[in-house]
Amino acid sequence: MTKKTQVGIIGAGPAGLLLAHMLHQQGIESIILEAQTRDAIEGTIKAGVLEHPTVQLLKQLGVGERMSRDGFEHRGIELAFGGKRHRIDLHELTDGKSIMVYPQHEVIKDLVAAVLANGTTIEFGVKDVSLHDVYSAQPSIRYTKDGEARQLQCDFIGGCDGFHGPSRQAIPAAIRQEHLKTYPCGWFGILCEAPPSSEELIYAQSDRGFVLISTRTPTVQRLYFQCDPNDKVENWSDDRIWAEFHARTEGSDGWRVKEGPIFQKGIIAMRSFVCETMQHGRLFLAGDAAHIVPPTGAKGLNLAAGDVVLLSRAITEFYRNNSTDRLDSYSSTAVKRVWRGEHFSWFMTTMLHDFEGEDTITRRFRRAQLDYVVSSRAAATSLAENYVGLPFPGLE
Ligand code: RFL
Ligand code: PHB
Repeated sequence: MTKKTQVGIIGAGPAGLLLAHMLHQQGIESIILEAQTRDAIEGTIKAGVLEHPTVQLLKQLGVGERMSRDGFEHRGIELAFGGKRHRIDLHELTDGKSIMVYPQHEVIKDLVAAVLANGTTIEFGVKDVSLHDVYSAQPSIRYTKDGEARQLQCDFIGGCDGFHGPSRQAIPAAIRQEHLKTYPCGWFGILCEAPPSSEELIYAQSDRGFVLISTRTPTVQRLYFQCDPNDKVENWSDDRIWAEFHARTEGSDGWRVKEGPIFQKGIIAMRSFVCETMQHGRLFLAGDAAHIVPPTGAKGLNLAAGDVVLLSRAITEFYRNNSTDRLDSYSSTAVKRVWRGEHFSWFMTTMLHDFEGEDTITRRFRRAQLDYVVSSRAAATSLAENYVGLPFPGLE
């Protein structure tokens, strides 16, 4: 079976769904191909922090209603080190901006509902996706669904299939400009039923390693601690996990992480990765398909949103004015914002994590940087403006 559409989108993550939604609002038709089921994508626990431009975008697109109602605006974060907590007043330092704690899978639910309501097809559970003729005016995507071979012909392909998807691999390795850094640590993440330990997120540095105290709702908390990336979830009983959180976070002020039943555990890898070649012919990569950040800066989903803003505008301009100017400059424009987010994520990661085998001078540099960030308004402002998110390119 062969279908036709204007834009064939691979992946129904934040990037693919946002792209389909934004294109539809400009009268451009797309079809999304997604490997997983709707239940699976709507249930996978990932990001928690939406930066200011992403929140504005979701509201402007008419998909911010539940987020505005059920999400939690945070106007500051805390950095904890040396037994003390220090507040970074995001709101005051950025002329009134803030971040929103609203889980990625809830964003996905809102976008899936909006995309389906506007008549866009999402084919869930597709297999064997491959890209063809991306360097021609009529690229196509082949895949199987329920055992049947299918083909989608389109004018453009949106490669929004995450880090492990096939889109990036469709760009010949010889012309792909890629950069990768793997960190010698991972994050052990838990979800637990407990009241919030803190009103704001706490990024804590300690000699035993990093801890992040985040939240989801007044009764569900999201906490992480730095771990060996090759460690196994089975090695960590609930008691051992709580002991580690306490050992890494307790200082002189009597503050303590609040415990509760743990109902989800997982280990995630920490990487910085950029494929600077975000376009190849009629194939355009967006989101994790093109770049990955360590989660310390809370940037991944937000960078994906920035890519899609540019890409949807470039495709719209093509259909409206028959101009390829924005399509031609997509890669070079998008990658600038990506590098900013990549650098910030690396900066937060190296400032807050201790790595085994480090020399003592690196540890002292880290402490000097932390002391500077919490004592200099200029340094705190720089952290704050990156954390709440720099404007989407071209939308300043
Ligand atoms: P996704 O979300 O990976 O979606 C890709 C989609 O493509 C599908 N797919 C395929 N479909 C068809 N055929 C194939 N062969 C396919 N291969 C893959 C997948 O099933 C999937 O549905 O990429 P996208 O859209 O680019 O979105 C990126 C974000 O998901 C990611 O950057 C964030 O989750 C990163 N992240 C955070 N970002 C933030 O902005 N703020 C945060 O607070 C934040 N916290 C986090 C995070 C990521 C985390 N993990 C789990 C890595 C916290 C964590 C723990
Ligand atoms: C989360 O709540 O999952 C979260 C928050 C902040 C981060 C990363 C993840 O930097």
